[in-house]
Amino acid sequence: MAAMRCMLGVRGLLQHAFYRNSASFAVRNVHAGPDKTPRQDRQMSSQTLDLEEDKPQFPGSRSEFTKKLEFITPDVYNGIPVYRVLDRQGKIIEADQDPKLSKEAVYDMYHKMTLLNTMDRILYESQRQGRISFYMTNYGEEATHMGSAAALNPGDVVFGQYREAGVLMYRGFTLDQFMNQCYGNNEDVGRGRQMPVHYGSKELNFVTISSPLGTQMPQASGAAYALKRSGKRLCVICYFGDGAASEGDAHAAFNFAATLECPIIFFCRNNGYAISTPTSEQYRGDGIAARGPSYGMATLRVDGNDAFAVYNAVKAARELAVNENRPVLIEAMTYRIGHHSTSDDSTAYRSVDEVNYWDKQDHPIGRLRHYMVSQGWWDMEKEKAWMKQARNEVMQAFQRAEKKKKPPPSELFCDTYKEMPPHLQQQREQMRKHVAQYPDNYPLDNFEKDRD
Ligand SMILES: Cc1ncc(C[n+]2csc(CCOP(=O)(O)OP(=O)(O)O)c2C)c(N)n1
Repeated sequence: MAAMRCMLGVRGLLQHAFYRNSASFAVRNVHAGPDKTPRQDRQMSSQTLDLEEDKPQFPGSRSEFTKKLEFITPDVYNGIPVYRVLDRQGKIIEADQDPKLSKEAVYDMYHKMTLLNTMDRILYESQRQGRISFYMTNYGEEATHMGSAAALNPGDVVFGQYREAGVLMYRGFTLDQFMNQCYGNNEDVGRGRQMPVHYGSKELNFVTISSPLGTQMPQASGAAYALKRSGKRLCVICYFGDGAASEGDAHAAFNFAATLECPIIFFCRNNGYAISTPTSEQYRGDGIAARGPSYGMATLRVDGNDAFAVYNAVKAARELAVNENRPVLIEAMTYRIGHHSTSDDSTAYRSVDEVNYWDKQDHPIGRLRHYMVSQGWWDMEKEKAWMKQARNEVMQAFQRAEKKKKPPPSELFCDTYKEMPPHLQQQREQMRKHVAQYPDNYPLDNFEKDRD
């Protein structure tokens, strides 16, 4: 029976090939002219058959035949260019690319970029002192956050990796909310269950961050598909690093988004490193941008230290995504100035000079400040006053968060499922009894009391 099915299968294939050949023969006959016999035609056509006229019929690609055996090598073209609006001195390079943002809008961006930087410094130090368990700074990537967030609609849904705190800040996540999460205190909406910097906000359409790299990417494609079906004219933006782009999930996300025509912006922060792995060990192609066209995605590479270029890029990408239901890939070139996290010492794998270059000569905050000064909107006095105010605001939120108690320990068992199943209720009771029996062995004063 199996052999029979197999033979039928082969016969079907042969028949298919025959019909396709006779169809293309008929097409060639037209070129051969009406006064020839079919036999002559066949001979003629095999003699004069021109590859240029013979179009491939394969369903899997759109291309021409070629007579040359030529491999496509990655160096056939120069790298995809980096789109820029501001030069390093904060001057607009081409007037027609100026996004012409109002003074208030630019101030808002600058205000939040510097506030994020101040918060990073204080929380980094607080981790060094053991006051919080972990932290990740955003140094050098502030323009990728604020430039992109400013170009979105507040209803657009954000999926992040873990180094996009600025997007949340731009949307209105308060310093208290950042601190509450890092301290895992009773006012953390995540109930202290995740490591610091794993923020999330339903109100601000920012999906809660999780540690496993790349998992947010296919989820983001799915959310974009749902948004398309809802007809809301909103899109998803999905942030990820150059390292995360090597995960299998990145492939799934790109391909689903392209084939299912999802309104999504894939925003890669290419900061040169994935912990200690430099990009030269991460990939050998032309960065992440070069992968976009191969998935059928509109793609742009942008200077991630240029807030205006990032803003323009995301604004245009959003229009494509929402108006045409297309995924768009943006690769923002930047540099991770800080250590990967508080568990990392990056001097073990890169030079201090390299870091200093980006910190001192090509910093996104410095570039936007130059622009504001050149417009007469900013000066040293304003800078000093604002830095003092920013520091005070952060320190006050920090002190408030530190004083708050942690959630009741029994909450550990909640939300594993929507309803708590009997076996978890039993475990919770066991824990309560155990803690009641050995109260001196646990830091109970730091926790709220059980509610029930
Ligand atoms: C699936 C998975 N593998 C490995 C890790 C460990 N890990 C955490 S961050 C990181 C590097 C990611 O680098 P990149 O995506 O470039 O982002 P960046 O930290 O530079 O912002 C790795 C390997 C992880 N969290 N999840």
